[in-house]
Amino acid sequence: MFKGVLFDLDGVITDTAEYHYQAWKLLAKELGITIDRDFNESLKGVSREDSLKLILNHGDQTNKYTLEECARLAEKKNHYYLSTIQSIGPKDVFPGILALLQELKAHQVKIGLASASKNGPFLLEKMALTSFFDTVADPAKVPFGKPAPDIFIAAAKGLNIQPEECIGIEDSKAGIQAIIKSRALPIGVGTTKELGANIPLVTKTDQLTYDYLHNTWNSHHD
Ligand code: UVW
Ligand code: MG
Repeated sequence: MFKGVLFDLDGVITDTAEYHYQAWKLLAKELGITIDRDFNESLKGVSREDSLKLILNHGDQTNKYTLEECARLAEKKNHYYLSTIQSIGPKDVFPGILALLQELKAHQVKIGLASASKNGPFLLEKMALTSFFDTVADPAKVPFGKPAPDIFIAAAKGLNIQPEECIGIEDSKAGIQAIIKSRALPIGVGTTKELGANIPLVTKTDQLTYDYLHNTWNSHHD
């Protein structure tokens, strides 16, 4: 049986994926670059710094800015993003997530956060979810971001268990790849168009019940 669940935050626990998109769209517009929702799929789960690089590439501005200027642009995006997440609270937790966290606790399953966002701990506090998490992996301390497996490996380590003993839950392609490489069992939140047809998927977070996780785990470990 699985001993831990490693959660992505943006787009799995709450709808910050949308706020990230709006903040990037605003910054990109200032740089003369247009991004749409399709392109945004490639930013999901990707660190702030790497997202900026992808946007500059997308606008044929790959080497236009110095490292220092890039750092300032990334900070500006974070400023836009932070101004929209201040009012997030328990009401914004996606359907079924609080119930799942409670069920996992009741079954003594350990819970970790494996988010690329440096704002993860702030958001957990805002949503009153901090006490459920046995570990929050620090994205600033892992060598490589998603799709590398590092953040999921770090989260499993923070729980004192192996990634192979964990389920990872993600809404991004980069995140699913990271989970697979870590050797945890992935569950995707999204469509086959977004995440592929070869992994277990739910379209809505309220399908993420303990029973669903349990059955999914058993069907992959017989
Ligand atoms: C990501 O880049 C995913 O998050 P943040 O900008 O909140 O660190
Ligand atoms: Mg996500």
